[in-house]
Amino acid sequence: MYRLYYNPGSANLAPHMLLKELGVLHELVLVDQPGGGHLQPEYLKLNPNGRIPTLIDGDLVLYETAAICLHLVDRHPEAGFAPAVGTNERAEFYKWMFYLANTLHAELITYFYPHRLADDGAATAQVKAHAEARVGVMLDLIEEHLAKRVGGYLLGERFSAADPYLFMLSRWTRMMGNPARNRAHLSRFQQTMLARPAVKAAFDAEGLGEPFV
Ligand SMILES: N[C@@H](CCC(=O)N[C@@H](CS)C(=O)NCC(=O)O)C(=O)O
Repeated sequence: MYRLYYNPGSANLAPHMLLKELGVLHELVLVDQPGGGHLQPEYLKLNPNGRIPTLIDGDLVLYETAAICLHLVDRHPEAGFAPAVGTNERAEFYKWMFYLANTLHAELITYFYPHRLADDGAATAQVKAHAEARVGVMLDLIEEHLAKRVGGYLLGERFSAADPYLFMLSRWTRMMGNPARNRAHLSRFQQTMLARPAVKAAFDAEGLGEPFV
C-alpha cells in the first residue's frame, strides 16, 4: 500500500491522479502546509526539503513529483503509462516529464513564492509578473504542440504519466491574467482530463471544488 503526503491541490495532485488511474491501494496523509506542517521535524525526516509531496512505498521514501510519477510508471508497467524503453516515443515522454518538472513547474514555484527571490514589495511584484509572463510563453509552446498532435494528450492519442503532471500545472494558472484555459487546445486537454473518473476521484479525495481549471 502506498502512502502519499499531500496538501489539497499541491504538487501531490499529479502522483495522486496517477495512483487513482492505476487503481492501486493508497492512503493519503494530510500535511498542513498553510500551518507549516511541511516544516515540522517529523515531515522533514521524510523530505528534508520541506516540500510536498512525498511517497512511501514500503521501505522507499521518495520525494520530487516527477520522480514519484516515474516510479509509479515503472512499478506498474502493465498500465502502459509510458511508451516502451528505448523508443522515440519514450524519449518524447522523458522530454515532457523533464520540461514540466524543471521548466514549467520551476517557473510556477517562482510565481507562487516570489518573495524568496526579492527583498521588497516592488521587487517581489516584479519577480511575480516576470514569472507569470514566462509561464505564458511556456503555455503557448505547449498549446502549439497540442495543436499539431491528433488525440489531445501530450503524446497524442496515448495517455501517459506526463498528462496528469501537465494538468496539475495548468490548473495552477487559473488565477493568472491569461490562464491555460484561454488556449483552445489546452482547454480541451483540461476538459478531457476532468472527464477521466480517476481525476474526479482524486479531486474528490483532496476536497477540490470549482473552479477546477
Ligand atoms: N521540486 C518539488 C517541488 C514541490 C513543491 O514545491 N511543492 C510545494 C507545494 S505545491 C511546497 O511544498 N511548498 C512549500 C514550500 O516551498 O515551503 C517537487 O517536484 O516535488
